[in-house]
Amino acid sequence: LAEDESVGSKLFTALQQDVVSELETRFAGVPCGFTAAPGRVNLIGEHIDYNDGFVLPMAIERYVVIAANRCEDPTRPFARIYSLDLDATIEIPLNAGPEPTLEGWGRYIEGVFSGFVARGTTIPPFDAVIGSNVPHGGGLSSSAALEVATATLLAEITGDALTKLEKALLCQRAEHVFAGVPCGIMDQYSSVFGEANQLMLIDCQSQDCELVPFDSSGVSVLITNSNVKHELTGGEYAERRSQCDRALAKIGIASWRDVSWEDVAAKQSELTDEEFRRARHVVTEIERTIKAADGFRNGRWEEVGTLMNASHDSLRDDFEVSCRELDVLVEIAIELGQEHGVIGSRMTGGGFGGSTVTLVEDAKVADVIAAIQQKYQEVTGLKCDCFASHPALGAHVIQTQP
Ligand code: GAF
Repeated sequence: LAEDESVGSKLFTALQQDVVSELETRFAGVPCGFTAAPGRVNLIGEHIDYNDGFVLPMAIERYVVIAANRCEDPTRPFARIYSLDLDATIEIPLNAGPEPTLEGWGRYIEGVFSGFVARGTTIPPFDAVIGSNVPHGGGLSSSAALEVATATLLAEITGDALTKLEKALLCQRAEHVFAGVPCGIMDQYSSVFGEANQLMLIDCQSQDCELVPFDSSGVSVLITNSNVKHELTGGEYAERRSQCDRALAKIGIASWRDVSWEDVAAKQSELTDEEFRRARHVVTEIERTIKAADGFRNGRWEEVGTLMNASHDSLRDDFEVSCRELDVLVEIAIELGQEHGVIGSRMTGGGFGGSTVTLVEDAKVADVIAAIQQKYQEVTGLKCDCFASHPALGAHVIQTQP
């Protein structure tokens, strides 16, 4: 794990250098604003952030970085932003309105601009370069990281002192309105509030967060990107949300937080089979997450592993957001088992592709990675990417040398 820590920080340093040197050559400037925001991995508590539940994510050592300099012409009505990864430039109107006018990745940025405009903040013209090492489409919140890095930059160059929670909510709104994904708060919240060596137990009802220390425990968080992204994601996500809403309305209780398993069972005959299984996932996942947070706090690894495995089963069978490749990855990890240092494994994030998260004893990480990669390729014909990450620092301004 110590080795991987240096991998994460070396990658971060290299990314910062690439972005700053591109800013110098492309826009002839030294940064007047320089910010970073991380992706996230969720340990447990899936698809319950929009159901008033608890989630247990951590920010990861993979970041979106933006460096900006002010443009010479103060009357220019747009910001010009170059993406290192895509080798493409976009122009974002400084007075971005409530509806998207751009396509693709520009929408996330335009959505954040629009949020600042709605707060009455004046955005000055600037040029910027963006780089990222959050795997795109890996279910590790690369879009939330882009939104939060942009919001952190705008706060820095405009002096808008919005709170961390306001920033997370502004970015969530950008995702809803500009990207068309009715997401919960987990991804943007994790990217804003992440702390080194801490998991975040987020209460998505009160939007408070309790930090759960996760450091020097002898256990590593291994992230495995299946490298598949099934196209269904957008529509299926919204459909799960409305199925949960319909089930809750039939159960007749205002919030999922107050729904017990008995309440669900009592209404089973009024729920469709799908609604019943979605409800069972929500109620049992909230309970698993609370128990798992306590297990992490107290190093009860066997219990944490059992809860993670059960979470995956529930997401696969009751919530139906897994896919064959994710199931294969989880089965390989669970089959390796305790003998090979695997504590537990599950899909993470929205699903239908993306990544799994596996807890592994530190000393066994390299062997587990080798075994997973080999077996995954044998079974699916695909390559997966694995890396371990410590819980990382959330969005921040990067200090440049004077
Ligand atoms: C996606 C969403 F953006 C999150 O809000 C969350 O619902 C997650 O899927 C599933 O837990 O990442």
